[in-house]
Amino acid sequence: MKNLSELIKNQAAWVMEACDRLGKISQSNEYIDRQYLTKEHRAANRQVSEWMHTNNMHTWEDGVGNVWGRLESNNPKAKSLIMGSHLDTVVNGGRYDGMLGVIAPIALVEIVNSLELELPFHLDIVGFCDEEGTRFGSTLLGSRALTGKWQDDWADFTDADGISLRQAMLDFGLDFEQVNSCQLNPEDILAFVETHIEQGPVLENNDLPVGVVTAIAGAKRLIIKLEGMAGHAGTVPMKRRQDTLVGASEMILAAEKYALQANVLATVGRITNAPNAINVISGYTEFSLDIRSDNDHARDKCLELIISKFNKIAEKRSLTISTQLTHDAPAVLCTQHLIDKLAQACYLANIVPEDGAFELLSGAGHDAMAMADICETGMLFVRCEKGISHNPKEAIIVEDVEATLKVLLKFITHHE
Ligand code: HGY
Ligand code: MN
Ligand code: MN
Repeated sequence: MKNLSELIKNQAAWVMEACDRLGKISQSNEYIDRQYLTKEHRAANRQVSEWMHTNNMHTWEDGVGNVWGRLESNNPKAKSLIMGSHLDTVVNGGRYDGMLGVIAPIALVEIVNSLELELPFHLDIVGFCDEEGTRFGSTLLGSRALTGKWQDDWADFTDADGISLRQAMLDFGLDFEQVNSCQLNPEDILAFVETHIEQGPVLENNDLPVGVVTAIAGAKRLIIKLEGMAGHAGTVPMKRRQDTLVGASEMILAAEKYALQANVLATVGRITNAPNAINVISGYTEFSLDIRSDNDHARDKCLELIISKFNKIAEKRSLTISTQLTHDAPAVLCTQHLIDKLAQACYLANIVPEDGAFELLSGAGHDAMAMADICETGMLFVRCEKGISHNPKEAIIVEDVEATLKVLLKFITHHE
């Protein structure tokens, strides 16, 4: 048997290189940007399936654009343990958000092969095609296709160029009507386990390489559209304006105020404005609202207050307002059995003392939220520097990847 720690060291180094390699597959040559149904999406799928092939996995791309690999068990009737995360990114994102959770399990398969381990289950790895929802404003599209949760009206979601999801799928060689063919049979699944960077500072503050996720905060996303009256910046008196950009500004500050009061997280991350000219009063402004909490009730109560305040501001400024809910994912609890197994694996891998596995909440959303609809679901978090994420400064250290591989190896070899 090869020297295990050398094997793990080599594979951890490969994981870092592979994340760097994937980070170069981008729609921009200045920063990382890989969105759903683009040629970069396909290129990343091809690269990942190549890596899977070299590790004796057979691979396929499903009807929504997820890339899959399977390390077959000797028992053809075996269930699947699915590991994976997403391969799409935010604009100007980091190299590890999502990618680490696809690449690390591929490295784990190389270790399993080198050790000639026989697993009592198929080990499936999935690279989800659209977790961030960057292109169409939705989210978890890849994982929710597996759970049969796609909705017909999503076909008309459009991207910044007005291309519909339906059309973009056609251009990519997929058929919106066929998406539900990707639906998995829960009977065939043992569990889903996602490895992901923490995207927060908690592990670093506790000087720990990994931690076990207990729950994932719920999130709602909306698009708010304001219509007013474009006008001449030099002639329309201040009190006679229907200025949508000023209205949006007042609303954005109100959202922050209510979120602080309710201790939930509200973010306006994207705004478009028209005609966006220096000497023209804005006549149309559209902005996103992302609101989340580990307590769905507190989140929804706060959102109600925010929307009613928005309506009051719109009325006061004679603006018309429309709000569209584009995403609604309730908070999800990870499966206790998997929390315990992952915690035990952290101990068996000598990462923490017996009862020392660190458990934490995820403020960020993940594909695990969707998978929890159909199977037992767990998450392993990996420390990232200063908790920075959704930012090119996202960073991990190879030693933490070694720790991750040790934990995952213990998890799959001690998982009934
Ligand atoms: O928005 C999120 O929480 C995730 O990164 N998509
Ligand atoms: Mn992300
Ligand atoms: Mn992510």
